[in-house]
Parts: sequence; structure tokens; C-alpha cells
Amino acid sequence: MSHPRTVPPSVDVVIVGAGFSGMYLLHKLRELDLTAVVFEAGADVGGTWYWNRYPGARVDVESLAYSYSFSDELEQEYEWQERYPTQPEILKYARHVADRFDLRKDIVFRTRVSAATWDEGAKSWLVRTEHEDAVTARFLVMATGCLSASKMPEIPGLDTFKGATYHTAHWPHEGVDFSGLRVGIIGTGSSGVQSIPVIAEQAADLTVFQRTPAYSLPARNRRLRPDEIKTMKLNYRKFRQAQRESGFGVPTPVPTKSALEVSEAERDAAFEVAWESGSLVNLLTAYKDLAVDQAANDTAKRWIHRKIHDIVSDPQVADDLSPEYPVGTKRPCLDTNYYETYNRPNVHLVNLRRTPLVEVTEKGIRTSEREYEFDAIVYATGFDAMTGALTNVDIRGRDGLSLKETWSAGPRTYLGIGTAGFPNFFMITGPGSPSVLSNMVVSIEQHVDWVTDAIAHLREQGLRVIEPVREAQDAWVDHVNEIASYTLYPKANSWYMGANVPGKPRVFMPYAGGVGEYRKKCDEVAAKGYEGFELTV
Ligand code: N01
Repeated sequence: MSHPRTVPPSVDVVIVGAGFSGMYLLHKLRELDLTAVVFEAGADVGGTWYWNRYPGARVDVESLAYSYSFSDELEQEYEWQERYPTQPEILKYARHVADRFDLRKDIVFRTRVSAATWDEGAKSWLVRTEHEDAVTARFLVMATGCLSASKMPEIPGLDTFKGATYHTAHWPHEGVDFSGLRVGIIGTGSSGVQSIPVIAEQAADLTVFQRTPAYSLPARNRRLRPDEIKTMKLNYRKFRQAQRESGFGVPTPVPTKSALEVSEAERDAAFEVAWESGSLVNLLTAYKDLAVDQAANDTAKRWIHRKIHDIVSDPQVADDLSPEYPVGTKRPCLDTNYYETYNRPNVHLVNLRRTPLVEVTEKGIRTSEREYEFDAIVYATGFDAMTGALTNVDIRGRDGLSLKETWSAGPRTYLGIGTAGFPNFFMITGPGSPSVLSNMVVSIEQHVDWVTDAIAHLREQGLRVIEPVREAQDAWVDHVNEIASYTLYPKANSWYMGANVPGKPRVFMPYAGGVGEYRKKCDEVAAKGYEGFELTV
């Protein structure tokens, strides 16, 4: 897509990223008559849904709920096709939004922001891009997404392989034809779990290299029925309110019972209902203590292990696919035929816990046991989550303070929105906010609304600078850690903990207190004149 490249020298707000956050933020800022420019590394809008084009890529929150709520007209006119839409359908929606609100004229595509420096004298940011653009802005907003800095595995020989190499997060736009090929795939998180069944249907042979198995539930995807679309459109306002007050940004009944106070038969029946429902949240909220009590969580773990053994015919493969960490402490997956795929004769599972990866070779992949030969290797190896996209930009706050260095022992934020030492700097769904533990669109809209309200408030009050107070930030970080410590989350080596990136500090990064509670806290802060932030001229 060609687009004239006009970069204004000075704007009110520089936005980094034209995904769901950046697009809505641009729209809101225009409503406030503020000028903004969005820098986007991709050639079009969509963020996650622009980059992650691997086979089988879908969202795992229902389309009618995973969509913007800010415009009644948009809600009413848009026609979703499937319960869990494919990446192309979601990208089509993002493009539709960009066209409908005429967003592209303020987006500079194919341009990565490389550095941003706070100028204390001018009380503004100087933002630089990879193409030597330099823009001054009163505010800098990182709308960079939580899962956008992709990562390769730390193994020798990555460049030596002579066949084709792909990463799920940088999939070729023209697609890949695996027909007749021997394919190896490393990684069994959401991207692996979604792509493995689709690649297996095409490839001559698929070998899956698994370090940690995922808990995966069947998505039970289907086309949406006209009557359910109609009902939702009639009830959207009430539904959106329920989303905002919920725990995960997806309205669900609040559980009242402990998994340990009911009979095994009752529990099994409840888990079966959740499994059949095709929703992640229903399983995690079947009982009130699944996220906080090991014994309660073990009941769900044992039940899912049984399911895996029912589906997968080879008992050793079923064992290898059965996770040991508590259910929900690494991001669970929704799949279509994931476990069933391991019954195919052309699919092989390599358990890297028994035979670790040694290197990538010219011909394929070598484990401690043997060399496997491939025509193509797929890396479904995930992201430097939550902080990678922020610290990859050389952001310098007061007195040249580097964000990367400041966060070297883990991210420290106030509400996941701002960070001390970095005036007029906002993050949309930053670490310390519910973000990845929620329906992202709900959290994005809440942050964008809060940030634009804060900017409007400054203008009304004749103030120019807003920055978190260190004590308030320390208290928030303590609170985020305290909530996490009540849960089982820290028990798994997850990307929530930074554990997938060697050397990254082990800190539970998202806020686990729930979307509704978090929103209340943010609203309270604003109502008290932005308590915990310092506002100055
Ligand atoms: O990445 P991941 P992802 N050697 O980090 C393995 C969202 N998302 O792209 O677990 C061997 O989950 C790694 O093993 P381990 C969703 O929030 C949503 O799949 O670290 N293996 C793991 O198995 C999701 O959680 C959707 O031991 C290595 C895999 O690679 C998040 O994005 C779809 C390795 C990486 O899994 C990330 O998902 C897709 C190594 N050196 C993504 N390094 C939906 O909406 C890594 N691995 C459905």
C-alpha cells in the first residue's frame, strides 16, 4: 500500500504504533482538536493482526466482544462472520475502522521510532525515527502492544539452515505452501497450537519441538447466527458496561464455590460444560479458587490431563502433552483440533525436556538425541512480552534517564500508564495494568480514554506536564506484586514473568486484580485530581 509520507515537524502527541490502541487514540485526540502523528513499522494498520499472519491465526475472544465500543454506528454497521474470526477478518475490521474514521492521513507507515528524548527546557519530547525524521511533541504515547517484539530461540546455528525459515509473528503476506514438505516447528504456545493443525494438514511431515506443553481448550468456532448478532446489537450498551466491570473484560458469572467443596462428579460436570463452551474464561472461572489454591487448581489439571489422554491415542505422546504447571498460570490456548492432530501419522512430537535442542544445522534441527532434516522450519517462539517493544526504543526521560536502564530490574510503572522520571509519557496497556490478562480491546479503550482525559484536564487547567510521583509508583508496584503473590501465576515459567527471555528479571508484569477493579482505581485517581501524578506548568 503506497502512502504519501508527510511528517510534521511538531505535533501535540506522537503515537507509536497503529494497532487497535494507536488507531483509537488518534481518533480521540482529533476529537479534542489536538494534533498527532502515528509512526507505524508495518505498511498498514492492525498491529498484531497485521504481523501475525501464520496459518490458523485467530483471536480467542469472541468477535462481538473483541471490537471497539466507542462508536455506536461502527458497532451497528460492522458484520462479523465468525465467533472467533481469522486474522484476515480482524485485519479487515482494522482497515475498515481506519477508512471510516479517515485515520491514515496522520499515520506514517514503514517507519520505526528509534529514540525519544525529553527536553526539560522546552517541556517536550524529541522523537526520532529510523528514517531520520525528527518530531517534537508535548506528549509521547507508546501504543506498541504487549506482544510485538518477537523473539527467536537462543540456540546456535540459526543462520546455517539452508531451507526456508519463518517466524509466526513475521509471516509472509503471500502465505506459505507447505505441500509435500518436511516441516519442523519450535514452540507450542498459542501461535504453535493454532498453526500446528493447519500446517499438519498440508505438510508431508510435521515435527513439533515442545519445551513446555500448553493447556488448550477446543474453540468450537463457528459462523455467527444472524439472531445472535441481532441480539447483541440490541443489547450492546449493557454488554459493554458488563465487560468494563468484569474480571477479564469478558462478562462471566462470578464463581462462589470452591473446587474443593463439591463432589468430584459435580466438578467434572462443571469442567465438561466449560470445555464444551469453547471459552477460556469459563474454565478459569468455574470455581473461585482455581487461580489461587494449588489443590483446587490440581483438580482442573487432572481433569484436562484425562481429556488429553482421551483424545490422543499414543499414551506417551498424551503424557508429553500434559502440562505440570498450574492451569492458567501460562496463557492457556483455544484450538481447533490441536490434540487430535497428534493422532495423524505425519505428525511427530519431540519432548525437549527429554532430548533438548542442541543446534540448528544446515539440514534441520539437532537435539541431544539426533538430527532431524527439514525443508522448512517454523519458529513459534513468542515475544519479549510487555516490555520489549518499550525498551527497544531508546527512550530518555529527565536528565537523560534511560527507560531500559531504569527498568533493568523489571518494569516499574504507576497504573501501567506512566513511569516516574518520564514526564508526559504514557503507555497503553503497559506493565502493571490488566492488559494481557484481559480482553485487550476493553483495556485499550479504557487506557486511551483515561490518557486523553488526562491530557484534556491539563489543557483545561493551563498545565503542561504530568508525571507519576515516585512514592505513588512504588505503592502501585507493591500492590501489583502483592496481588500476584496471592495467585498461582508466579509458579510457572511464563512470559508473564519474563521467564522466556534469558536474563530478563523475573517479575509478574500484568495487574491480576481484574479489569473492573482496575478501572475503579484509575477513575478514582482521576477524580482526585490525578492523585499520585505531579501536574505542573
Ligand atoms: O508465544 P509463547 P506465542 N527452545 O511465548 C517455546 C498471544 N497470542 O506466540 O513455554 C524451545 O506463548 C516456548 O517454550 P516455553 C497470547 O497471549 C494469542 O505462541 O518457554 N522452545 C513456547 O512453547 C500468547 O500467550 C493468540 O518453555 C522455545 C513457545 O516457544 C502470546 O500471544 C494467538 C524456546 C512460545 O510460546 C504469545 O504466544 C497467538 C527455545 N529456546 C498469540 N524459546 C490468540 O488470540 C521459546 N520456546 C489465540
